[in-house]
Amino acid sequence: MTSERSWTLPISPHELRVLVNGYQSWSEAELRALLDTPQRALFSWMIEQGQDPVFPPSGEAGVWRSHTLIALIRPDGGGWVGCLQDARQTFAHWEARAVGGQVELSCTLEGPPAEVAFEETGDVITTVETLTARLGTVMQARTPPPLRVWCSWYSYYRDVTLAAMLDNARLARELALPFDVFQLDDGFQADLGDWFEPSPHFGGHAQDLPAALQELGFRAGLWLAPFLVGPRSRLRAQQPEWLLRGADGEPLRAGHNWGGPYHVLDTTHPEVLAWLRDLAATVRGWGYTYLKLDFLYGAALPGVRYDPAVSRAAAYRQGLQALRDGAGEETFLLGCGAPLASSIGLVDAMRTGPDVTPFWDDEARRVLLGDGAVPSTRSVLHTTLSRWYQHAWYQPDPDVMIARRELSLLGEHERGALLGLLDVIGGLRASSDPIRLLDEAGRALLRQSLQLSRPDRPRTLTTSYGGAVTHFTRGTFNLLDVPAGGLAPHSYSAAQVGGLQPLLARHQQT
Ligand code: 9PG
Repeated sequence: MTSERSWTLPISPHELRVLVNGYQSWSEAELRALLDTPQRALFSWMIEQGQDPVFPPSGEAGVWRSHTLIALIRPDGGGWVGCLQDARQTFAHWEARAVGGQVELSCTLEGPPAEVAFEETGDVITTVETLTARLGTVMQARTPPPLRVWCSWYSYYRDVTLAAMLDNARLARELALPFDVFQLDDGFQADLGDWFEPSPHFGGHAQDLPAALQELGFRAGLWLAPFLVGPRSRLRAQQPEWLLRGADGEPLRAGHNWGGPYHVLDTTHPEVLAWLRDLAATVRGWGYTYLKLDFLYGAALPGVRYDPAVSRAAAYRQGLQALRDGAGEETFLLGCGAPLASSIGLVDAMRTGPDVTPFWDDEARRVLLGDGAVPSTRSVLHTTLSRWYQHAWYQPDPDVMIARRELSLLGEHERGALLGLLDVIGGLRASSDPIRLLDEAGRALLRQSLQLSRPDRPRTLTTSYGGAVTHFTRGTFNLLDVPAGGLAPHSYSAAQVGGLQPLLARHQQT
């Protein structure tokens, strides 16, 4: 079911900037000149994994697509803001198109009819905040206090072991590092879908970890990609009828990772929902009270479903609701790789950008292959800063700080930019640094990154150093590769009386 509304804005496209929001956690959000050209990824797996295949970036100059909300900004800071007001069953696809001397704007709803707000305003920043907060209220957003999380992924990747988890947790306790949660990431399981069988290299079973972590004073966290199914998994062999299918009747390929393509569950199937409830309840029973639910976009891919009357947004939400029901109200759920607005009210926190990397940019994949959702520190800053308003939907998770100097190509300014990001976005704090690698300066920087803060607001959307929201009331980011406004490339400077102050000055002296 789709319906469309459109507007013609009598303003020259030359004067306008556009604030767009990508579909899921990893899709880019940007603040760009309307006449710029959006990136469009070259390979279909990049679009499946990083975008909505039904409504990916246009790749055309002057044609900007956005999910849930859009803002057009005049040079005076006023402009137009549109925002879906209920994303439980419906996706909203916004498109702004420069046509001659004016702008054509459309909003297409995929799913049952839902309220859409559209306003002309003298203050775009405030109107974006008001309309997105209203969406959060309608969907009964959960915003529990943010947590400080150590996560295994960004150092150990799939080679994580039970011993490495315990070693880091013990050291964190000895050094009194202020973490709330120790979270085991991808690598402990035999296969996607076979969550209860350990991988041969893990050196134990995930169910053995929570008691040891609790003894050290930490909550236990676990990563799951609950909607994914490995092509060689036991689940795939036992329940072939549970998979989402393409028009050809074959199980859909839902992306390319773990050395090949993978499949997804059809969350309109009642047996799948029961299995998801049981999965979440089982790991909760092992003692995990924090779950990172990853690759969630899979349940919302276009495909042939058991119940064809259910919209993609509603199918996704049924799957997520089953996980919430199984995990219980008290379990902290972090969404990742997830359709953003459709998750409001069911998750406690949400990854609001792609993965951080121990280097600034992956220019080859980003520019040559057109993949704006590519993991990099640059992409994380770009996207998460341009979604500053999402603290009204859940606790934002900007991903980990990288405080270590070892095994990292990030420079001092780049570490400062990550620290600045955490400060202005608020939300979760996380680290993946092997604690043994950190020297005294590294530990001091880690402690600083774990200090919780309240979300900041942009001070303008009419100026930007790098295609994203960069000017906040607490400080300014320069995401460009050249100096701008007195700021070094790839840096953040906190606003101080009488000027801007590098946030890392204290550490540079130590
Ligand atoms: C575990 C990781 C970590 C990480 C998540 C997610 O497009 N891709 O191929 C792609 C692969 C991995 C990925 C994101 C995208 O990372 O964000 O924190 O949990 O999975 O596999």
